[in-house]
Amino acid sequence: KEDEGSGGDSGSGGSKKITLGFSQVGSESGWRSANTDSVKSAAKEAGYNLKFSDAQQKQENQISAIRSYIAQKVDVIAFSPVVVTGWDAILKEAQAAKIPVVLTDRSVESDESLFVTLVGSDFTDEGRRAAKILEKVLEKAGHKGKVKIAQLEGTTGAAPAIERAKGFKEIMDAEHKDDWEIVVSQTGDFTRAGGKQVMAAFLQSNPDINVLYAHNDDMGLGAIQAIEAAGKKPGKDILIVTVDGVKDGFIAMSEGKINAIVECNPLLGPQLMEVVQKVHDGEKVERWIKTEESDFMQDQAKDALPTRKY
Ligand code: GZL
Repeated sequence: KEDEGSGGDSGSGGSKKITLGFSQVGSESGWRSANTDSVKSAAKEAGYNLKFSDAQQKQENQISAIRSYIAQKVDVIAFSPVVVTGWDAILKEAQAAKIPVVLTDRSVESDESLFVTLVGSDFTDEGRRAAKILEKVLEKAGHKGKVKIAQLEGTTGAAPAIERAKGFKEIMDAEHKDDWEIVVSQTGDFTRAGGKQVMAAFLQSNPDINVLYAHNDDMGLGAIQAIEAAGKKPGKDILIVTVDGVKDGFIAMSEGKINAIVECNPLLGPQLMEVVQKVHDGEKVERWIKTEESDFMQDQAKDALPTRKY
């Protein structure tokens, strides 16, 4: 019999262990792996009973995982929604079952009453930061003439893809109307394979590309393989700005192949577990718990590498 924490012998360890149901997007990138590790280790540290599922980037798998958590009557449900739409029905089922839902990493376009909070980054700001650091990269490279940008977008319909494109374009429209142009833009689905394949096509159709803005390091790393295969120098012939800051991204930057990285912190586990406890205890939490993150130019890569935590 599970101790229902109904105030039995208080010496017997008090309340019931919290059970958290977590639906993860998949394992598409280094960022995602670091995020998964952070969630699992923080749940262990907190002494929670974690039920974890990997949706292989398919929304239907996330929906069925959440439905199974409802059936198992978990205490709290958390998930990183692969795309922003299509969640209202399942979130209403969780609400009907009186199970609170916490979003991690990515948000949804749903009725805000259907989830308690979002623990994650401001992707629109990451897009603005990418444009601002590209200005520094261009200056440092002594770039002259038109800036012809290829954009490798994240998963179509995902919050980071939508918002990183939006933030970047905001700065472009405000400050670089006449000298920057996004000449080609397509999703690489946040994967290395996707980045390599799409960049190879970009180089065929737009050989005059001189900047790559990739919505994550993994697509940037794939693109580097395509750029080298085309006989061009990544970080020189094509200046590269990416988002995330995973170890392989920093290594490429230290090798001069990526010019700047906008950090997106995947280590959300501890913040998530704190929120789960508060939600479980019926305490109020902020609607958006943002993560700390910074930006790195190429000349900072070597010094930063030993201290990188993911
Ligand atoms: C961002 C996260 C994105 C990463 C990618 O918070 O959702 O998904 O930038 C990952 O690397 O695939």
